[in-house]
Amino acid sequence: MTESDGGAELVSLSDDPDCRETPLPALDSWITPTDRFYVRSHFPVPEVDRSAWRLTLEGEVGRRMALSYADLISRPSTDSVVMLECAGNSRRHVTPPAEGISFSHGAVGNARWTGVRLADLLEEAEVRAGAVEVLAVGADYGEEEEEGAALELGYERSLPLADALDPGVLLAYMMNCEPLTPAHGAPVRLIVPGWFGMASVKWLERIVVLSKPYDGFFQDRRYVFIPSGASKASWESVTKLAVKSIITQPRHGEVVPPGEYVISGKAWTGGGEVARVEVSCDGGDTWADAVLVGKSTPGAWRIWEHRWNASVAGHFVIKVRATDSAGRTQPDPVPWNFRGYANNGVHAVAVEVPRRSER
Ligand SMILES: Nc1nc2c(c(=O)[nH]1)N[C@H]1C(S)=C(S)[C@@H](COP(=O)(O)O)O[C@H]1N2
Ligand SMILES: [Mo]
Repeated sequence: MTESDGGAELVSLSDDPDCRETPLPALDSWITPTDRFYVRSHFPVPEVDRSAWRLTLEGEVGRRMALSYADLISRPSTDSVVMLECAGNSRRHVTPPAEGISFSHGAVGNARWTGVRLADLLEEAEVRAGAVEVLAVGADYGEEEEEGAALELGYERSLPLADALDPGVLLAYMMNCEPLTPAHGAPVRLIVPGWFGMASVKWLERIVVLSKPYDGFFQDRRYVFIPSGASKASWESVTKLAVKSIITQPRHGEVVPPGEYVISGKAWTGGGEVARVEVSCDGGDTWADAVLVGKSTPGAWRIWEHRWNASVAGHFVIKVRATDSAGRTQPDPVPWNFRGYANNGVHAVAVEVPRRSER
């Protein structure tokens, strides 16, 4: 069984395209192992032969480039821990219901990526004055529906030039110290820290520097916020991650042993760093500060913990909310949009604490 078939720990939401998420209790480590890392693809996995693969850099550049895999991996590499969250994560919990793959909270993960800085390649290619965006084109393609008609298209998205030049943006060829797997974009994908997952184009084949803003299906028809009744002119793009937190322990419905119990989870933001995580064990009436574990790593998620003295038997709702250094806090309730993107509503789990048994 190859990884792209496998990941016994993942829950499948769709076979074609391949969409799988991680059950929250399996997100128990800082680094998410590759076989537990969610998958979100729009089309079948393209067959890319690594030895024949070329990455072209074209458009508004002084030097057009075509790199082989060997060329790419012979360049200076960078290694960083970056989380990805699908913009459709937590869509299942949007009310009223939203359109799209019904992810619960597990379309998120944190991995170590090794690759070459996009900024370095753009510098070598001599980006011309007047360039405004950088388009990343994947090798995958297939059908999508628009206003009832079928469209044949590939997966491609652009970044504003300034974001493409961010030193954190990688052309990654390794995930968790192993070559990328087919499901995660082999042989080479983009990793864009701080943005929702759709920006991290898999199966990368072409980079095109543009003198005009790009418009395309996955840029202005998908991954846009559409409030009820909004006209197309007012749709806004989904870009950077929202501030968000999840409880990975206990799971919803767990019977928690009486006594001291460590509640824990992850928190992240696309705006600065996680500044504060608060936990409520009484359904939101009172809140206490959780402990942020380890150091803050830009682009990665942060583990948080809270010691709860579960001394009273009963049924309890545990909630978590994060605040970032930009002063943003998770909204409650969350504003609705048609495709349920970027749902960062407060995560809650209900647990039962039984009476202490006689020894
Ligand atoms: N070429 C290509 N890149 C893609 C996609 C895709 O369908 N095709 N899906 C995007 C979306 S929506 C997300 S959330 C991430 C998921 O990355 P993963 O499958 O490695 O978790 O890849 C992004 N890159
Ligand atoms: Mo996504």
